[in-house]
Amino acid sequence: MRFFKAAILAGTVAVFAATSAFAADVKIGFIVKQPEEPWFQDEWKFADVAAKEKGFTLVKIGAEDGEKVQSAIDNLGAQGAQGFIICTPDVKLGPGIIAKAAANDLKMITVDDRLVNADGSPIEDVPHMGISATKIGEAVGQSIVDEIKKRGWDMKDVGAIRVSYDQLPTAVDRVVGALSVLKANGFPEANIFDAPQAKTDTEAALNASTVVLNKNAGIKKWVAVGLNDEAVLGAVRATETVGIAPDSMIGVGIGGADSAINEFKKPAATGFYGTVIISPKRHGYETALNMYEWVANGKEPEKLTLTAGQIALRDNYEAVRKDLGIE
Ligand code: FCA
Repeated sequence: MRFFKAAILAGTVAVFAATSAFAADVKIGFIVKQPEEPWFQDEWKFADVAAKEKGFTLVKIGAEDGEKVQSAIDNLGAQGAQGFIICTPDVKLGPGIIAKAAANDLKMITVDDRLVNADGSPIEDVPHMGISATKIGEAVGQSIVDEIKKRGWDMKDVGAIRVSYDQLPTAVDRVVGALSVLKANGFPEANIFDAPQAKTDTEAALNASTVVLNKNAGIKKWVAVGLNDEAVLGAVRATETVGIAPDSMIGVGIGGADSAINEFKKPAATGFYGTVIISPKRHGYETALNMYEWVANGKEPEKLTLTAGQIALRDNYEAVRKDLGIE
């Protein structure tokens, strides 16, 4: 009799589970490496829009290291999620993340930072949405070159801070793209200085850039590139600390979220001259929607989508944001 009761109970649960899978029971995780960074908050914001529109549950998780990624995925599995989107804190975790997702029977899409194999090659069978890193870097470089010319600077008197984070392929592509345009326009290679940041945030970039500025105190005009707005803001803050005037610095970032906007909103211009605005709407809304379509309708996303960016300065960033639909 006891067995009979249990069987009925189990049967009820099974029927409930089968029907609810077709209804509003889709649960999707969105894991990001740096939840405090405005770019990732914007991605979450737009993913929420997709969740509301389609009626699924979005579980937002910050995971700053490998251990947190592992427990986040287990957690999603235990909660009965069907898939997740992830920007990993370390692309080398790739094979481990894939194994964890499989063990929890979760579908996975990567965003921003593409997972790599043990040999450093990109993992191509996990659907990924990233930015067109080289092209966007080139847009950074072009806007710096244009402004150097406009200010009438002689390139041999100018230093370039390369805020670098070389363990991340998209970061390398971005700065290499920017510096290639500088060099093609006659910027001397010897005037480019590497400032390796320990983490992809403003503080780490400030520390790395300060070292470069102190070592090259004879150079009074500077430009800076990096993987995102935070990196370039770090270089800008460093120039301020060592007493370089805002009009002797041209920093151009990548992102266009609050880190950049807050800088543009300051009453006087700083050395943060511009940013290439990329789209958290595409990276947040679209990836979440793609995952929903995959889970609910079996429609697999494209393996690789690379999104574009648009240069914006202090006086036109609002129009550019409007144009990109990310006000
Ligand atoms: C990387 C960077 C972020 C953002 C994103 C598109 O993850 O760390 O700041 O630029 O790519």
